[in-house]
Parts: sequence; C-alpha cells; structure tokens
Amino acid sequence: MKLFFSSLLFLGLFFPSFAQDAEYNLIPFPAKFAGGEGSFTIESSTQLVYNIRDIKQKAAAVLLSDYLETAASVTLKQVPWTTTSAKGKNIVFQTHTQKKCGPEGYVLRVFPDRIMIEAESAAGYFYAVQTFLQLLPTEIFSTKEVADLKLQVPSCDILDQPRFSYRGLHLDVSRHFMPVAFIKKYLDLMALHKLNTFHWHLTDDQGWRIEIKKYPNLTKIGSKRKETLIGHYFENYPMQFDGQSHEGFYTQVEIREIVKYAQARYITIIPEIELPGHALAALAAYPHLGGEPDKKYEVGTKWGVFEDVFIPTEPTFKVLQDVLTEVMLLFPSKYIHIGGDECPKEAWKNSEYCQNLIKRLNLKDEEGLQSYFIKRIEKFVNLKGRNIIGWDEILEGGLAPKATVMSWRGIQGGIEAARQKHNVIMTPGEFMYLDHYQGDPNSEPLAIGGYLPLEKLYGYEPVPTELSADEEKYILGAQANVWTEYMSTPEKVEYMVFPRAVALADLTWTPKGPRNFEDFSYRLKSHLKRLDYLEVNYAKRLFDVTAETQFTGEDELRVRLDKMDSESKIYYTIDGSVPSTASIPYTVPITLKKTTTIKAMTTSGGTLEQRFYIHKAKGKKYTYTTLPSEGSDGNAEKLTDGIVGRTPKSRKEWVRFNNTDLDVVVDLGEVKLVTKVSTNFLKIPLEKGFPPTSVEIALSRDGKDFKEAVSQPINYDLEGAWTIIPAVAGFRIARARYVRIRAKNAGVCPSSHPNAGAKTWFALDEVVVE
Ligand code: TNX
Repeated sequence: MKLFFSSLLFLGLFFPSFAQDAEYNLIPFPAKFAGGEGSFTIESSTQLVYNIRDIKQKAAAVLLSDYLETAASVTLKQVPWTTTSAKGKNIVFQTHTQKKCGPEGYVLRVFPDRIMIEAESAAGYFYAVQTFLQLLPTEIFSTKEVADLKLQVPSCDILDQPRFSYRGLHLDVSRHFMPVAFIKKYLDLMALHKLNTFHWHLTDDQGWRIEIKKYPNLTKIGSKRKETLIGHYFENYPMQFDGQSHEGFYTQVEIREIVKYAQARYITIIPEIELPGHALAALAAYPHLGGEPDKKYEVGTKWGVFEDVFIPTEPTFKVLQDVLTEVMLLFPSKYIHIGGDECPKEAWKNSEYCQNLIKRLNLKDEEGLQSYFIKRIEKFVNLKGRNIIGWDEILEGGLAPKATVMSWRGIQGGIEAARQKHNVIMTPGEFMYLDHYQGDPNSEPLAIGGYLPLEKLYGYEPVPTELSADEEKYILGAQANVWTEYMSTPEKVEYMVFPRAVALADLTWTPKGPRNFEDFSYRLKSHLKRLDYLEVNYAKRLFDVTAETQFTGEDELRVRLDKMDSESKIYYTIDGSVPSTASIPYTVPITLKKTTTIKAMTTSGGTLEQRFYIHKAKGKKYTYTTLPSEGSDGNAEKLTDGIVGRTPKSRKEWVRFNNTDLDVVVDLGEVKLVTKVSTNFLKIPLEKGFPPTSVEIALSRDGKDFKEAVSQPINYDLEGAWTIIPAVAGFRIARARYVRIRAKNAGVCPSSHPNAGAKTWFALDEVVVE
C-alpha cells in the first residue's frame, strides 16, 4: 500500500499549521507529526490485531479496548496478527524494527482504512495508546457511557519519542498527607501527560509518612502533628494555629500497591527520605538522633527551616541505613532521593561530638561535615546498587562521587554539577515550583508566594545556555515541584498542579523547535475538556483577563487588556456595573481620564476587576536620598506607576527599605494645586515588616524650600492579621511642584517579638497626589 505521507513532511513542514486543526489537540505534542486527509472510523467490526504472545502489545490493546468499552460501549474483537488480519480495516500492533523509536517512542499511523501502532518497548506501546486516545473525541475520557459517540480518528503519521528521559512531577505528602486514592489519580494524570518520574517527598519536619518496620515510632509518633499554622506564615501576629491534629502515613502494603500501580503506567517512583535537615518528625520519634537526647522534640506545626537536624553519630547512621534498606526493598528505582537541602548548621556548631568529628576527620567546617554525611549515605546506597539524588546544597563542601543533583535554587547548581560531570535534574524555583501563584494573588487562593503563570513555565528551557554540547548531556530532564504547605486537600493540589503540569508535559517531551505558547494554549482548550471528564479541579487562569498600564501623558492612563486564550472576546465596563456580552467590546487600549475601576469578562469565562488611579504624581519622576533595598524599585517607577499595592500576599508592587529611612521627592513637573497626598505601608510584624514610626509629607515650589509639612506618627496594633496602613496628609489649597515624603524606620523588633532586637524594614507603595 502506498503511504500518503512522505518522510519530508516529518521535517517540520506541517508544524506551522497544526494549531489551526482542531483534530490534533495532542499533549504533549509529538516529536514528528504530519496530518493527513480523511479519518478512520472505529466500528464494531474493527478488530484489535496483535501478536498474542507479545504481552507488551496485548497490554496496550487491552488498555485501548477498556476506554472504548467504558465511554462508547463498543467491544472490539482481539485477534492474533496474521498477514490477513493485519491487512484488514483494523487497529494493528506490531514491533517496530527500524530502531527509530528509542526506549519510550512509538509510531502511530492513521489511514482511512487502517491504524498501525509500532513500538520497541512496553512503554512505547503505552504512550502510543495515550496519543491514540487524544486523537479520539474528548468524550473518550468519560467514565460513563456517552451516547452516540462517533469514534473517528483523524488521519496522521506520528513518529514520537521524548526529548528528555526524565520527566518529573513531585508531591510533598509530609506537609499535608494525601490519601492513597489520590496518589493513584495523580499517577493516572501523570501517565496521560507522558510524565515518567514521580518524586514522592515522604518525610519532612511536619510528618513522617512511610511505615518502617524496624522503627515503628517513626509513624506512631512522627506521622502526627498536634496542630497546624493557620494561613500564611507571617499572616497573624502572634501566629494562629488550628488546634486540630493532622496525621497519616502509607503502610508498606499500600506502598507496594502504589509502586505496582505506577509501574503499570511506566512511572518510576523516586522516594525521598530527607537528611540531615528537615528531620524534626524523625527526631520527635527517636530523640537520640538529634543532638540533645533529653530534648522534647515535637513534630513541626509550622513551616520553614528548623535548626533541629540529624547529628552524624554512629547510631544515627545505623538508623538511617536501616530505614534506607527498607525503602530500597519497597522501591525498585535506580535513584533514591536523600534530600540534603536546607540543613542549618547551628546544632552541629553547638555539638561537642560534631566539633570533635570535624577535627578527627580533618574536615574544614560544618559544610565539610554535611558533605561527609551525604558521602557516607551515598556509599551505603551505592553498595545496594542504587544511586542518590540530592537537592543542590549537596554541592557544598564537595559533591558525593556519583550523586545526581536537583537544581532548585536557580540553575547555577545544575550548571556546576554538569560541569563536574554529574547528572542533573532541573527544577529551578522560579520556573518549576507549582506552589507559587499562577494568577493575580488578589484573586487567587492562598499560596506560598512567587508568581509562575502558565506562560512563564511553558517558556522555560531546561538546558542552560551556559553549558557546552558535551556538558548538556548531563541534563537528564526537568521536574515540577509541589510543596504542600498551603495545599491541605487533593482538590487544592489539583488546582495548583493543573494546567501547569500540562505545560510541563510539552516542555519535557516535545522537541524545542516546534513548541510555542499560542499553539499550546489552543491545544490546551480541548485538553481541559479531557481534564473535566477526569474530574480534575484545574485552575481556570487560561481564561483570565490581565491588565497592563501604559502611560499616555498628562492626567491620562491607557490600560491594555489581554488574555492567554486567543479565541475568546473581552467585554468591559467602566461604570462599576457587571460586564456582559452587551458591554463594551474590547478592541484597543482603554484611555482613562480619572480614577476608574475596570471590570472585564471574556466569552470563555474569564474575569478581571481592577482599579486604576489617575493622580497628579502618576508617571512623574522621583528621586531618593537613600535608595530602597536592592531590587525593590530598580527603575524608580513603582511609586508613581498608577498601580496601588493591594495585598501583603504579593510584594511585587511594594518598595522596601531595610533598616533605613525613606526620603523621596516627587517632581510633578510644574507647580500644581495640591490638596491631598497619600501612601500606604505594609504591616507584617512576624516578618519584621513594621510600618515606620512617623511620616512627614511636605511641599515645595522650588525643590529646596519645603513647607506646609504635615508630620504624623503612625499608629497601629501590633497584634492581628497582616494589613495595609495608610498615611494621608490633607492640604488646604496648596501650590507645589515637589512633594517630599520622609518616613522613619521602626528600629528593632520589640522585646515581645520572637525576633526581639532584630532590625526591621518597611515597605510602601504609590505616592498618590490629588
Ligand atoms: C524549599 S525546595 C524547600 C521545601 C519547601 C519549599 C517551599 C527544597 C529543596 N526545600 O522544604 O517546602 O521551599 O517552596
């Protein structure tokens, strides 16, 4: 039979147009793809043809058949491969013999009269089926029968294989325990996205979640905490706790079941046992592992980094090795993650034993001791035929000989490790942390901080340009991390993970060349329907409207609205009313002449509500006498950009002064009538953010002689939730060109504060002149 695709089409000729074609909403998008004409229709007479003795083919055929049966209620006959059956109007599995697919790749060819699936491995067949399902109508993912489902598969020719061998998703079950059923759902969703490594963060300060037979207290004591911090770390002063215990762990039986479940989906589970830091739950269970056997260690009830860590004594190594032995019996993965991050050295500095050990081993310092700790654990793990992975802190004090590094504090750790010829997994916080906000913090549920919209994650390139071609090969792939301090339920995890993990799929699988966000967001829209069938509580940020202010001149502001979803239309109001399709359709940037709230909606369900301030200082230049703290207002524009900082959750708009006073002069350009000057300060006492003690606002015509000054103390309650404290000065018809604001730093934290005596900072935003 003549193929209607030439291999030339594989060279990318078809890539520019695939986005337009609603039929090929594949995620991740295949490495080589060509669309064709017509389609194959699955009918009850269609047969699944495979080599009956090939269990890899059989498993894939059964998987496909299950979906067809569930959603479409068709049962396809499974028949052995013969020259006749392979030529019929069937779905035919056969072994790929040209060695073009690699260990995870496959060939999928859809013709109007036949479908062929080829692979070299079980994983390859499995991924072929995943792609096959995405060629079918999205209803194929329904778990209930869908009436009259047309099983049409559009013609295409796919030769697919992943860009990276490591395509990871992580989940922290220590901060919040997640039930077994949810872990399985998580693995199902990973498989759908061809993600092949699940990094299971099983132990941390706030809970030990894996049963260890030899040390029952690890779960008996270590898996329970008496209560949990309410809200954000610095939200309340003093901190508030919920008074409710939180517990949970996985039995070894459950773990074996989950490992098997993952294997059936070609997912490797890498367990993480944190050491030497993030060990408080283990210390609560076995205090002799910490420096002070008599100390009453308690499982962590709040977040952050604790000074109580494992002390590298012989009994500690004994326990850790026993634990790792049981872990390695449960998890067949080549890699075992041993943590290694955020280990404060105070406990070791204060321990006579550690200080003697440093001398005895001829180590330089505590970092040398950390390196000794990791190397010793590595040796043990290597003896069992496995390798360790550690967070990039394991570079400090010298890397263990065979360790793989997870670069999380940026990309530098990854670059260094690759240069030292060590394998690397890229997981930099700025691009790969799914605990960061994915939309405007004002309208998002509480997250740890940061800002990682879908588009930013999608644009991440895991191979640093700094590396030479030779060094690049050490970058095994990328992983997104899901720390659950602020995700207490599976629903919240789903919300934070999806759809960003969908972008991760393209990022780690699809070659660099054909990836672009517009095309991705187009495919994503169909994909979200699949996620609807799978009952995933994904975030709807794809449909959001965003606003960007542009300056146009005196007393005028231009606002540009935008959306990720290229197909939808925006409508808006400026009179406070709720927008609908009967409101003003957005076509060009909106020009505002006075302070206005814009409310917008899109036809795909997105919303926006934002207030824009027009005032006499907007867009005007200002100069500081003392510069604000590094990075907070580099181009001197935040104080007059027309956007007023709205929440302590996000610090983007705020200009911060660490332990210094503020003295800033805004130049209005010409003498103007001034009746009111106002600004806002942040109050976050637990983070050492104290509003200034006093503020003085003064006016001048020439920039030298300031008068009309209004001086006021700033009064607020130290206790209570974080908030915004306004400072306002009213003037009875003054004329001025220059507005000066001075504010006095509050000094050090008061004696009642947990950081008593430590230096404080303050932050302000927008100098509003009316
Ligand atoms: C840093 S990433 C941590 C985790 C936290 C996370 C919050 C890493 C190796 N350590 O313990 O949960 O930040 O984003």
